[in-house]
Amino acid sequence: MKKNIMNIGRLWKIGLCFGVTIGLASCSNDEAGAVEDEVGVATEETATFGGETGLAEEATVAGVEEDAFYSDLNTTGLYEEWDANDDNLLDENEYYGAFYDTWDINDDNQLDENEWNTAVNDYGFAGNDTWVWTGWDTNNDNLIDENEFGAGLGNTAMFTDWDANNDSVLEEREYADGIYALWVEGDDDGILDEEEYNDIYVRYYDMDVVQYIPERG
Ligand SMILES: [Ca+2]
Ligand SMILES: [Ca+2]
Ligand SMILES: [Ca+2]
Ligand SMILES: [Ca+2]
Repeated sequence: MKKNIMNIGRLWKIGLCFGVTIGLASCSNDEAGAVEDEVGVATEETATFGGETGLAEEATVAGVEEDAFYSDLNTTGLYEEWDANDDNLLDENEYYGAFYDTWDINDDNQLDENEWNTAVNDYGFAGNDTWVWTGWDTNNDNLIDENEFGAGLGNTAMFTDWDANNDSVLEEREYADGIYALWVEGDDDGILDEEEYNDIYVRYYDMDVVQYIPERG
């Protein structure tokens, strides 16, 4: 009689152990010959619940990303225009021309001080000692022509910095990523939201819209 009760007790316990969780230390310890079987078996180890550890809370900031800019720039066809020798790459001179063309917002082939100040600010060079108007306008005619611009840009390390794969030319993606990084640099909080992006994009790349009003005195 006693034996029967014991057996039932053991079965009962083993069943419970399997039912709760396999691998709990308390189950495997007292296997054989334990007399007092039903010591609180039913209540132990129920609270451990290895459920999901919360949700990933990401503060998603709405910023326009570099892929979008690359794609937008691509649709303008400007890169092909800048690529004077049609090898689908920008060498260093083509790069200077591209930059100059972009900053010459009113498209008169001259860079005046207003265009310069606007761009220096937009592209994150404000307060940078390398980007000083008088240092670039070397003949002091109060304009920066393309040669002066190329010379000035050549004194920076930008071309080599942008040339991510070090082949001494810029493919469109390298060029786009370089520009995008500067815009982010020039932005107040480093995130180009839709409005900021549109504003700067239209200023430099949308040729159908006359954005710039020269304020020559
Ligand atoms: Ca080229
Ligand atoms: Ca101009
Ligand atoms: Ca000049
Ligand atoms: Ca390259």
